[in-house]
Amino acid sequence: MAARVIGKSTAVASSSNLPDYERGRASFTWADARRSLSGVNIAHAAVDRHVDEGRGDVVALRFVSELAPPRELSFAALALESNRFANALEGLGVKPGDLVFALSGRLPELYIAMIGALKARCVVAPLFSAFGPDPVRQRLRAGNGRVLVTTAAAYRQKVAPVRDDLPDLEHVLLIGDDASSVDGPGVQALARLMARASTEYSIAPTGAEDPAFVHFTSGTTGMPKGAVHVHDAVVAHEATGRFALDLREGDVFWCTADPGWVTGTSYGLVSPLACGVTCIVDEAEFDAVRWYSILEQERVSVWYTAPTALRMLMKAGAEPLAGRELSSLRHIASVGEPLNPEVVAWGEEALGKPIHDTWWQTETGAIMVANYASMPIRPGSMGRPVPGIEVGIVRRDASGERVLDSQGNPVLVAGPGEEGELAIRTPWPSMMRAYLNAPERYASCFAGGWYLSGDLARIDADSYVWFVGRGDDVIKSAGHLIGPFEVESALMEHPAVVEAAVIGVPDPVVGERVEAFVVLGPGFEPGEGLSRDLMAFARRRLGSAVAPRRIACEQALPHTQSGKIMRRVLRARAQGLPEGDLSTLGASR
Ligand code: 6R9
Repeated sequence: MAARVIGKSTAVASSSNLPDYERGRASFTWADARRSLSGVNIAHAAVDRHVDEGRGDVVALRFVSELAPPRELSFAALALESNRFANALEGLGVKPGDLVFALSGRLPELYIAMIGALKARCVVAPLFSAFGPDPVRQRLRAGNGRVLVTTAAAYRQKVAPVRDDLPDLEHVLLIGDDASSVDGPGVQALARLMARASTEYSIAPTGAEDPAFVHFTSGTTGMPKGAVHVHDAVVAHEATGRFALDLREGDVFWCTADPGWVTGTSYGLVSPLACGVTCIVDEAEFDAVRWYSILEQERVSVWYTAPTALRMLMKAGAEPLAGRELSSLRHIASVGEPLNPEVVAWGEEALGKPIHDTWWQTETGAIMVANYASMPIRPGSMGRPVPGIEVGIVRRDASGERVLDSQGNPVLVAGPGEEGELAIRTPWPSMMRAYLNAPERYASCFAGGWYLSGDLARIDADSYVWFVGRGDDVIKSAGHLIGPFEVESALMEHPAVVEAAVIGVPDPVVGERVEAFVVLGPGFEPGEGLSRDLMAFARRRLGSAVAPRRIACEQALPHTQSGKIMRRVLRARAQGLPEGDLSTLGASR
């Protein structure tokens, strides 16, 4: 496949952590990477290790917000505060292996709690703060959550309405000085608990295979799945931070993802801290002017963001960028959705740097494929596999089913350029080790020593991987993975709705927009009033991140002979394509 060269994007960094890709790959082993990390507990590798090695004064986390002055935590301060949280958990009788859920904005206490919970060998389960009560309840129930760290406002809006449905939830620890405004079983102020807890804590021996995180993610069918990750994952976070994000001592790193999603914990916390760099955390939401001023004023050197955000910056035009001094910016990378070549070129023109796409999933735990600083970017490609990772493309037959041989092993495509399902040779340190309470679903992701990603891709003769589409009905909107079934289930709870189908409709900025089609029950007439009511109902239940942007009433929905809704037909209709010819839909199997 010939490289499509736009602007200067073949330019490469003059020095980088992976100066010679082939040699770096050939000499890399996970065992060596593991040895250099001395100690397997993620909190130790990411925080306390730096204090032990004399880097305690380096700023670990720097929180910037719209209203308040920046707040900083050095590695030493983060070590002490997270000790306090670990002690507080133990004081509550919380045990290793218990799930500690987190539902809050990007506040210092959230990050302290995540590190502290890892020290106590609890399992951290982050939730996105823009979820409504339904997704929150689903996930807390699925994980039998005993502990929840949240804020008074989030508790009131998202947890209190479903609290009766959460019998396992014993402790609710509220961040903020308005904690006393909330009453409920087991609810208490985090600050009071922390004030009483000691800053001395010694991490008990932690097994490499002990669970550390549960990240909830969505599939085509069923409710969200909890992907379980273990402490050993930090080996991959550190290595990929170095190779794919080019992190080095002295860097100021900004990952714009929220820790409610896997990117925001793996690369907004664990990876950069394991690499010993300073992380910027923006407590506020996207705003083009503010984002540019963060890049400039915080002297960000490595920036990890998402195509939707980059497209929003492109849309904001040149004005907010005028006169900015962004010379500190050395490396820009992107993840989460297809990065269009136009955005790569815009990066070169507007920011003076190309955008390096990376690919991975909640299930892979860490970056698997990347464009590296030392290498020409092929705009439109996701890059090449990281050292330690082997990727392959599995054949799909005409009906979209993966092709397996008589022993059940996947059959790889014959050669470069052929499309199929992107697969990764097992194992690697950050590979998910289970889906919570769903062993069959977990097993179905693997065959013959390969993890099957569900994404469709091709690999060119130089081992660059090109995204083709998703192999399922899952929606990627603004970089967030949304399961149609979860949205359909919420809509079905509305008294007027007897059937619902939810799809992603291509959108020039957010990639895909969530849209719903519903069939009304007898006695209900479509109309503006009902549409408004349905939209408000969905937003209240699901939250702004997940709720559909449009709900259309239909007489009937298209079904297969076995009665399953054919979302791909609805997708074709929404795009004005002939329903019979779905070949142009890419991701619509
Ligand atoms: C990290 C994260 C995973 C899905 C993945 C794919 C899509 C991620 C991409 C990309 C095109 C890229 N995806 N990176 N698509 N180009 N560079 O996003 O995890 O939320 O689990 O989503 O996102 O479809 O399968 P997750």
